[in-house]
Amino acid sequence: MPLTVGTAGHIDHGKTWLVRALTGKDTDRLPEEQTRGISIDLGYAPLELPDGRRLSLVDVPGHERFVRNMVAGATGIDLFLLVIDAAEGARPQTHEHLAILRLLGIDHGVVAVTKADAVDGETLELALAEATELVPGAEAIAVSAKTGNGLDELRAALVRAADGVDRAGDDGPTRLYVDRVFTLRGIGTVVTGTLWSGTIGEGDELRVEPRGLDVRVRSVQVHDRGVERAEAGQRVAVAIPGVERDRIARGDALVERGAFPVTYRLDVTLEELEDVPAAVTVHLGTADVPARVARSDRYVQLRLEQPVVAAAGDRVVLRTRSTVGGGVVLDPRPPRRLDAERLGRIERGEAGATVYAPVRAETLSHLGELQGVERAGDWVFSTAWLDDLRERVRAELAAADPLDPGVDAPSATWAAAIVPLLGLERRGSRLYLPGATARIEGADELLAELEASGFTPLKVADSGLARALEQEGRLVRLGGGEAVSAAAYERARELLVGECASAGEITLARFRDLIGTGRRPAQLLLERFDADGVTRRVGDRRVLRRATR
Ligand SMILES: Nc1nc2c(ncn2[C@@H]2O[C@H](COP(=O)(O)OP(=O)(O)OP(=O)(O)O)[C@@H](O)[C@H]2O)c(=O)[nH]1
Ligand SMILES: [Mg+2]
Repeated sequence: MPLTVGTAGHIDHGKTWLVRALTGKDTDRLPEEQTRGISIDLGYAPLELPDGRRLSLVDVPGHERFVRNMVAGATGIDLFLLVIDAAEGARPQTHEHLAILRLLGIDHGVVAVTKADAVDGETLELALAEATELVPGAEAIAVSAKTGNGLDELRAALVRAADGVDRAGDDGPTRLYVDRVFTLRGIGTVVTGTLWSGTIGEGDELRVEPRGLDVRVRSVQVHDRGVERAEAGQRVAVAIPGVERDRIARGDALVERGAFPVTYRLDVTLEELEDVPAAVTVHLGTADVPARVARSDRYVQLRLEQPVVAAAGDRVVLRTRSTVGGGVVLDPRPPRRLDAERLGRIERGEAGATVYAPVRAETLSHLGELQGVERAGDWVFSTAWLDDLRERVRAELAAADPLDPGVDAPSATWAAAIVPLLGLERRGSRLYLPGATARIEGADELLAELEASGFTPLKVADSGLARALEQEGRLVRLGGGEAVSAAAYERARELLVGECASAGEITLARFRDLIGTGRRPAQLLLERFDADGVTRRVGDRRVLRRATR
């Protein structure tokens, strides 16, 4: 199982040096990072562990002004590597980063008490004891990035921590929150991120949300190596040519089309660290969006200024100038009014009662077995919704054009699974009552007249009527707005084919004699046979086309 480790810790405590000591890669690549000697944005490096496992390491900045980037880096990681300077001990961002990790549900990891070379033995012991007290569930290891002391112990502790990670929900639809976008010459736009669920491979048709951009994957890399298909949990670079780089940014998500809500509202359970004010920044995935907070009991509704891609069970972090709280998304597509009672039911696993319109079953799968819902294919929805849909379609059918008494079939992503439940007949892209035909005023009279008139065509004044009856196979239109009954056309065709079979050809005069009409009716019928591919003109005679013989 591919795992991602993220650093955490106060500014200057030695995260980037430790990453370099572990991986050989300097992740402070921006010129400003080099000159100021601090990390600003996220850095990435592959990390080989002694058991042969290959992890991805995300290095985050410690500066309080860049906590926003830290959250974007920490989202989607499986393990933390909390770094504490042995001389300084825990400082403000040590605590804030720890709180963010807890809010994101990342509880496996290791604490590295670093710069061990710079302190005496007693100070080091004290620092280790403090670290253990601060993060009781994690091993604390003394290391020095300068001398390399303790790095092997740290790697071994990371292996043990990785063994404890059990990541669920990987097999859902594809979702990757973009953390970087760049252009490569000859390749075009590339986005990177941690694949939260699903897989990504060449040729996949995905969508960048909330932008609504359809993209086609040209190639996929994991740590600079091309792969056929990247799996959930891996850090992935995805080439999506044909999309301008500036149309995508950190915070966007690359997803299976239609699989996730794109939403302006999130109903979440609240975990409060400080008083949560009415205006916060919501961090979800790599996105951060200003929002208003409506509150009821232990629940809040976050009303976002811009939409985000979300699913039930996602974690959010709420910040102002500091981290004030977080929560778990209970409903990513809630009604406008915050309803604590309804959210209580979702939390108690009675989520079925909250489903109305179709949602993909897997987006609710963490809520356990859903009771009292209808299912079709991957979709769950309520009986009430299906009844409403049925009623709506029946009403539309009742009001449909009598010349074509159908309605367009729904084109939503659920349509293929759910339309068959409506008990209607599908003809192309339209739906009809089973066996429905055009109920047309004047049809019966017209057909009776045509029947009586035999091979002699009649002029039909209502061309819409003629077209509708022809679609149903009840008459055949000829030139000049005239028509014959389908039966007469068929009999005439048999006579023609019979004559051609014995004589090899037919003239207009001979055909006229065969059907016993005047010259013009015979002419109109023959032209229609030509058009239908029955006959072919050769001078003033006709022969059968090969297919008819
Ligand atoms: N003596 C000693 N100094 C170290 C060690 N690791 C880091 N340092 C010093 O600490 C400074 C900061 O280290 P970084 O790794 O850049 O710190 P950081 O945690 O990445 O800082 P930000 O990313 O800005 O939060 C370095 O420039 C070194 O001078 C170590 O193991 N021993
Ligand atoms: Mg750094």
